[in-house]
Parts: sequence; C-alpha cells; structure tokens
Amino acid sequence: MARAYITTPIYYVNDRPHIGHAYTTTLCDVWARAMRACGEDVFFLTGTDEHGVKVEKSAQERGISPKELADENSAEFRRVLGTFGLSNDDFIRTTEPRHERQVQEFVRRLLATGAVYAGEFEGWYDESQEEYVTETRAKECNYLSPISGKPLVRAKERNYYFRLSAFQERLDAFFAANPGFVRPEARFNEVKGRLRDGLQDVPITRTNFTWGIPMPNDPEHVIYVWIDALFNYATALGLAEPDGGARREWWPARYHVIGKEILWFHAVVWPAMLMALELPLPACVYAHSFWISNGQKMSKSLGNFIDLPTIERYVAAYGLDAWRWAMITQGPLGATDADFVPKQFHELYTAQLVNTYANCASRTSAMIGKYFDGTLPCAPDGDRPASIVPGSPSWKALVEGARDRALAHYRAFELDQAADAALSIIRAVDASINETQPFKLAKDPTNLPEVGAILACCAQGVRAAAALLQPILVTKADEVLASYGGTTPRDLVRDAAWGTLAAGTTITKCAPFMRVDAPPA
Ligand code: ME8
Repeated sequence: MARAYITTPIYYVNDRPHIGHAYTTTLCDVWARAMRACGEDVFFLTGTDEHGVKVEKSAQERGISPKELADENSAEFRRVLGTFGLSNDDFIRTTEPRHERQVQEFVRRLLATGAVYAGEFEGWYDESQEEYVTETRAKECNYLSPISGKPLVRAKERNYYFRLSAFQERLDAFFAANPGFVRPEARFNEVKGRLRDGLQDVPITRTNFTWGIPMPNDPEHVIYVWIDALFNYATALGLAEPDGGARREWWPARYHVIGKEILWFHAVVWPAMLMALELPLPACVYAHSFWISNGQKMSKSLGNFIDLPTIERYVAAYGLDAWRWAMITQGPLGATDADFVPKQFHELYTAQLVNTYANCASRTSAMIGKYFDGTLPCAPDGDRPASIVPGSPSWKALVEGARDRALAHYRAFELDQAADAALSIIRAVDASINETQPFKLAKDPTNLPEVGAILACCAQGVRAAAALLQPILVTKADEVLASYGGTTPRDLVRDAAWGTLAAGTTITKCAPFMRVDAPPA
C-alpha cells in the first residue's frame, strides 16, 4: 500500500485558534480522507509550536509559566480539532520529550558535519517574525518588516549558525529538477527570485531567553524556535531515534501544507537542513494564501478575526459540513487571498448545498418513493445518454469521467476542483430531470418503464457524487449514501463507479441540507 504523509504547520500556542488554523488543517484533513479512501496508507500530522520568546512573554504577562501557557493553549487547539472532526493521526507538541531529544540529536549531527558552527553575526532583524532579513530585502522594504510593517532593528549576536549559504547551488539544481516542489507556481517564482539575492547563514540559537530546547553542546544557548519547529515533521516519525523511527516509512512528506507567510523557512531553510542531514526532501510545499475578513487583513488591532466563537456560530447555524464546504470551495488555495463575507457564505450554502446537492438528492429519492414505492425498478443503464441533448456522453462516461477528474484533483491537492467535479454530476442529474421531466411522464402509467430508467440513472449519479464528496461532507455525504443503497467501507474508486446500484435497491427519502434564514449575527 502506498504511504502518504501530510502535515500542517504546527501552530503557535501564544495565539487562539482562528479561521486560518482551521483552514489549513481542514485542507489537510480532506486530502487525508480522500487518499485513505483511494487505498493509501496516510499519516496526517498536526500539532503545536510551544517554544520561543513570544510564549515566554505571554506567559510572563499572565503570571504563569511558559509550560502552563503551552499546556492550556495546546489543549485548546486539540479541542478544536475534536469539534471539527479532523482525522489527524498524531498531534505533536514541541515540548514533548520525544521531540526535544530528537531535535538535540539532529543538531548534534549538523555540528558534527560542520553544517552548524559557532560565529558572530550582525544584520537586520524582524522582531515580529523573529527572523533576520537580508540587506537587499531590508532596503527594498524601507527597513520595515515585510509582514508586520514594524521597523527592522540592527542586531548583533554570537551564536550558532546553519551554513545555509553553502546550499545555494544544490537548492538551485533541486528547484530546477522539481518544478512542482513549491505550489502554487507564483509562490515558487517568489522563492526563486529571493534565492537569486544570495543566501546568508542563519543563526539557529538564541541567548536572550531560556524557553527553548538547549543547544546540546552549549546549554547557555537555546535552539531558535523556527529550527526547533521545522524538525517536528521529522521527529513525529521518530527519524532521529536510535532505531531510525517506527514511522520512518512515511518519510518524506507528500505535502507540507502551510500559509504563504512561512514559505521561506519551508522552501529554502528546511530543504537545506534536510540536505545537510542527508534525508530525502518532501515532494511538495503547498503555500496557500490568506483569508481576509470583509476586505481587510485580519488583525488583533482591528479585532476582525474570524475566531473560534464566530466559527462555532456558523457551525451551529449551518452544520460542520457547510463550514468545510466553504473552506474548501471558497478558501485561498491559490495565489490570491480569499475574503470571508457572511452574505457570500450564506448564498453559497443556499445555492450549492441546499438548492443543488440536497435538492437533487431529495427530489430523486422522492420520485422513486412516489412512483416505485422506494424501490429502484431497474438497474441504471450506463449506455443511456446522460441528457436528451444530442451528442452528450452516456451516463457511465459522464459519471466515471467526473469521478476520475475528482480523484485526480484530490490527489493533486486541487481540492476546490475536486469538489466541483463531484458537484458536476449533480448538475447533470438536475439538468437531465429538467429535460426529461419524469414527473410529467409519470402521469401516464404506460411511461413508467421510461420514468424508472431515467430515475435509476439519476440515483446512480447522486450516489456517485455523494461518494466523491465524502472527504469534504463528512456526515452529509453518508446521509445520502445511506438513502441510496447504503454506506460501505470507504473506497472512492468503487463507491463512485457506475453500476453499484442494482434493480430492487431501496432508496429512502433524504434531505441533507435545510434552508437557513440568514447568517449568524
Ligand atoms: O507560523 N488565512 O504558527 P501560526 C489562512 N508556528 N491561513 C492562515 C491565516 C489566514 N489569515 N493565518 C494563519 C506559525 N494561517 C509557526 C509555524 S511550522 C514548522 C511553524 C495558518 O500559529 C497558515 O497555515 O502563526 C499559517 O501558515 C499558519 O496558520 C501559521 O500559524
């Protein structure tokens, strides 16, 4: 069985969970569910990033220890995962002994090869991001943080450094040989552009605070939170354990899914570190864009975060699947930001989930109930034209074509397009019902065999679409499948194939999504 490893960023515990965290984790969840249902052995990792000066400061402000703060907020992130029904296989915390001892081991190995060395450095430091910025970039940005807009400061430190500059050529060659390494492509171009400015060695330790993993050879220094954090992807699999890790077979990741603001670390620093450790590189770093709120960047000062209580109000009003649907189909998967607008959420829900998916599943099952007592009168005929429009493909070709497109899109992390391919079957069923008008034909009993033949194909189409939507609509797809012949152990290829419904199958009435009056206040 093919193995597939997917990761989210590990989230900082000095923040509360919000739409951004929910979004990235939901993307990974949908991919993980889809790949499992395609027969792959998936390992889906998420977790919390718990060290660093920001956590130390927040804890001080609250008069508690950094560990207490980390315990509290990490538990909150986990609770959130529970409410979103996310299917992660592990949750790593950077304060766990398994992580700390392996980070020290990795750093020992880097010291031994000379990839990490002790040295002195002076440069432009972005305090809000806890990272140094090159001279060229600092100038370009008017000596203001490109992320927070706060002034960069001149900083000097004696530290341990990672010899990033030594990896320029290898990174160039690797990027040239792996055009899909960073996606979307526009983001890859940004990274390559920055790489041309040249690479500076990166300080990987700090001495101005203590809340971190001590440098193994020099405990006065703590390992910089970013280096500590990146290693989570490897420590969760146990790669630096003496036995090489019980989960090492999952390495390397198929997708490291992240937000665009942390791309440099993942696309440049992380691969160089893996090269230095002689570990295989991930297949793809997928950097999505940002959710913004009513046209504005979400920020604490504006107080416009789509925070957890807000998300919970949406989930209470529309259901979890509706929330997931909006994340997947409207989210910033590409290179542009996506605006969260309550009215749009509501209209999308009504148009796609109520009026399209639910209405089609409901009216098809209602007609089978009304004209055939809820029993499919004949097996769906795959050769039948999918619509009365001449030249349209047969039902089997239409459904299996959409299935194959959906599966290819899921695999390629084009999750919005996977959803659309699945919904295209529903749209075809609706169009066919509108054209053939079985409800009118049924008025003359001699037409019943024709009505049965139409509805059997429609039912098979609804079933296939619901099967393909299982990774996104984690409960509402099963509701439809249960009405249309029953649920099965997940197998997307088989469940969404033509011919799974036989004559005599019971079809019960279903109405998976109900109308909602207005978005929550
Ligand atoms: O950066 N829209 O953690 P973090 C979409 N600990 N996604 C968003 C978002 C938004 N407006 N805001 C945040 C860290 N995200 C580090 C990562 S990994 C080795 C260490 C998501 O808590 C997005 O995935 O700030 C982003 O990369 C992540 O949250 C940052 O979470």
